[in-house]
Amino acid sequence: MFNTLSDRLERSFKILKGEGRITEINIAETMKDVRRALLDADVNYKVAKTFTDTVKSKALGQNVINSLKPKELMVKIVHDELTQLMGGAEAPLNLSGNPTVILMSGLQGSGKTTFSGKLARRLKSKGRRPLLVAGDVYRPAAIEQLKVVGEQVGVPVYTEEGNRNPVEIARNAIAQAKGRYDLVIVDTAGRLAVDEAMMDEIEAIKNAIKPQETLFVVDAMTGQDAVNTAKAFNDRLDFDGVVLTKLDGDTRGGAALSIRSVVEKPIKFVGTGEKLEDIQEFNPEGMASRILGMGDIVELAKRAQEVYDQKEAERLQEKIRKNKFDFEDFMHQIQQIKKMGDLKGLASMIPGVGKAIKDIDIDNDAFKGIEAIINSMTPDERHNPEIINTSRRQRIAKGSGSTLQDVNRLLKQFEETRKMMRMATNMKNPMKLMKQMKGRGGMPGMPGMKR
Ligand SMILES: Nc1nc2c(ncn2[C@@H]2O[C@H](COP(=O)(O)OP(=O)(O)OP(=O)(O)O)[C@@H](O)[C@H]2O)c(=O)[nH]1
Ligand SMILES: [Mg+2]
Repeated sequence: MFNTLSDRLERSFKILKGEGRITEINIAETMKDVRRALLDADVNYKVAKTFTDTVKSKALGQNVINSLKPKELMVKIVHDELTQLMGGAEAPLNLSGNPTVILMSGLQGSGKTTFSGKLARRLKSKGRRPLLVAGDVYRPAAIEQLKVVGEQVGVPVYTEEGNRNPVEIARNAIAQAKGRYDLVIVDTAGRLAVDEAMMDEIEAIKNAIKPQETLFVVDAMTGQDAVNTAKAFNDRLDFDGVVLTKLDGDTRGGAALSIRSVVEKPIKFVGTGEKLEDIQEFNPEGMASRILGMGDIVELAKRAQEVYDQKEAERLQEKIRKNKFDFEDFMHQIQQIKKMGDLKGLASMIPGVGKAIKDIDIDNDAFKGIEAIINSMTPDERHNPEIINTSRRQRIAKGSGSTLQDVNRLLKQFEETRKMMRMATNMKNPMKLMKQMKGRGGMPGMPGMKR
């Protein structure tokens, strides 16, 4: 995400390396570079100018009172200003109303239908009962597409065969939803470009159903065009928030950085892939961190929390403590990590890692070899890795299409991991660790000694 911009900014900051303090001269030079980097990322020129002017005056202002080195100070100020530029804080959806009604708008191919599915899936997992509404009545394929999406996420789709009036359909769907569904997501038709008929239609739907949220969906790859389209839609619809899709591609960043200050509406979500789980709440601070190659720990923690299960974690800890952590658990952990999203994306959220692995191919098949080996074990072997002797190893290698070395390596790593985990767990319980080190006894009757 925004790799070129990240590199360019980093290079701009290098101007300040070795400088004792920020001066009118070195800051002017740095800002010239930053501005060019922003313009090359397709940021609106007015936005870029205001941005660098602000950063410059803040840098000169904070120079004297700050103990940071010029380069560090610059990174900090740019980080804060990028965060502000993208809206400062997260802008959550307004989920009031029963049912809550969310209306999608946007040009053809921007990702409305896909995002409708993503949002339905996301909110369903948070306990909502969504209904998807096929308001794109012009192409039979469009209704079909929404049905497929609905099926994939396990959410019903409201359609009216033969009715070509999306206003009526949306109204009927909401009436039907009352009492049965608490969230109605209305997908609509897009056009190739902004045209009056489309604007009239979406405006009519909005007026008729009075949604809690009207979202404008836009393809981030289209850069400044995205900003212009957003403006046109906002002038007519006064929408509530923006959804930036296709942020997974080699988007330069212009749309993400300019849209907020041009239309004065927050970006609420981003789409980061074609799959229905590729959705993130937009977090300005996290995005600023990522642009500056600082990772995004907040998003990483959020993802972990989504798949994290307290009970399961406790069960695992107990197993680790008793040295019973086995290949079943190991496999389960791998599945959990896979649920968090694509590996490269995850890794890039770790501070410092994004830049390091930028050109390295990490695909989600990384676990494939390991999974194959574990799948070739018998349940007994998975539970008691100790019994896996040489002939069993040979059989497993054959069964999984890997070599004996692969199997040996995995078993060795597994054993080491198990040891480390046990040490880490017992570290929290120093008494137990002592007991373990002494090999026996310890001090009976002390807390933490119970088994
Ligand atoms: N890479 C990537 N592709 C996406 C994303 N969101 C949508 N797409 C793809 O973009 C294409 C268009 O998406 P749709 O959801 O059909 O777009 P739409 O706005 O409903 O289009 P119309 O119904 O024709 O107006 C599809 O091929 C999607 O798979 C995303 O976040 N990343
Ligand atoms: Mg569509």
